[in-house]
Amino acid sequence: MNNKQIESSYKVAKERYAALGIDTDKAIAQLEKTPISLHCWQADDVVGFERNEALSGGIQTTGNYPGRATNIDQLRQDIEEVISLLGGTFRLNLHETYGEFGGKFVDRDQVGPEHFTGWMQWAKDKGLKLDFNSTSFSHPKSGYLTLSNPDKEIRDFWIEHTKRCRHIADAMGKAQGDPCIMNIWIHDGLKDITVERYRYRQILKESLDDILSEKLPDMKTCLEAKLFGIGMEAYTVGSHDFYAGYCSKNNVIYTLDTGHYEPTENVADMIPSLLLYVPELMLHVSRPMHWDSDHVTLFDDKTRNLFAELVRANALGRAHIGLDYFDASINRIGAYIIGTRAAQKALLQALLEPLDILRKYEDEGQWFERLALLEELKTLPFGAVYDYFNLKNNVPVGEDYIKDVQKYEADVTSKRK
Ligand code: RNT
Ligand code: ZN
Repeated sequence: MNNKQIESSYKVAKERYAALGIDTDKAIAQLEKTPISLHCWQADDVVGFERNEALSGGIQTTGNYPGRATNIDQLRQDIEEVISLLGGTFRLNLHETYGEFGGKFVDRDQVGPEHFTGWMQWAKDKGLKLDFNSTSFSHPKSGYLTLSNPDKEIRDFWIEHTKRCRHIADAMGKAQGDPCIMNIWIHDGLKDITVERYRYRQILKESLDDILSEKLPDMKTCLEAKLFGIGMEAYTVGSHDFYAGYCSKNNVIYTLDTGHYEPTENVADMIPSLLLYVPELMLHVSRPMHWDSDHVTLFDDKTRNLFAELVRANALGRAHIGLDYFDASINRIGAYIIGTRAAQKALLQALLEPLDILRKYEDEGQWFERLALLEELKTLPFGAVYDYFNLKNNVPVGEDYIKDVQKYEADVTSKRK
């Protein structure tokens, strides 16, 4: 497609949506300014730069596609490439294990903002903002239980780690003049039946109370719930009920990862419930297949419904959108583009919903009409609007990015050892 065709298709689409009272230019402007936090860990299969070891903690990457980033320069180069192929506003979501440790071993209870000044400088140069995550997995002290461990020594190690991470996030927030969103996901759980379900949760609650008691102005903490991890199928300390209760009671941001619930559960429907009780949400948009498999996010019904509920709840200002998947079996740069564009499409389609008409139908009991319009919306010329968004932002339109990803692979990632 040439630019003229993209523009004329957009003109037709714009009129079609205008007939329903929707301003496509406005939707595009909203999409452009809504930040998406890119997870650094798709670039290197969640390995990080601390000890270069395989993952633990109930999460897994599968596949051995060549070219993963193995050092900070490569990771930054990859993220820069990814962003160059995407329109819109981005943040970068780092884990503690991606610090700049200068060839030294820095244990998790020793880490500080000084290990992230390079990232802060780089982010500033690139016009990016940073988000952050403490890291409980892939460490000799990870075991089954970290912040919920009855062993005080181990528990204190992880409490110290998490407190330090909040200080790092605060330093990032200060440097970027915008709060850094720090996620706490701990893998704590057990392989088999336990009689201490209450006890570990009580300990986790106390650890979190301690960690969160320190007020830090330039960061926000969020807590990520989960159903189960691989090898920890019987029990998860930080379950949905645990964190829904904790976040509601303590006014803390809840992290909703779309892979962390029963496969038949309507995850999108959690948004309008949680938002009545928690201040904000952090989203980890993922794609579970049978389990929390972290497949590349797609523009599928689940993702579409998720963003539809955000927009219907008028909650874009209360949601932090992040991605969380890791596929080591395909080109990793391509995986970023597919997943990020899928999230953008879902957001854009949600922004193009004629809510005034739908709400009027609903209020007046016109349920056939509501269903008919919802069905028709699916095949409106939405793709023409998304194409135009990309054209307007000077990034590849449609499938054109495939060749850019191939070129980067030929020039860069395929040459990595
Ligand atoms: C794991 C959680 C968590 C991790 C990242 C690496 O199930 O989803 O968010 O994926 O922190
Ligand atoms: Zn997650």
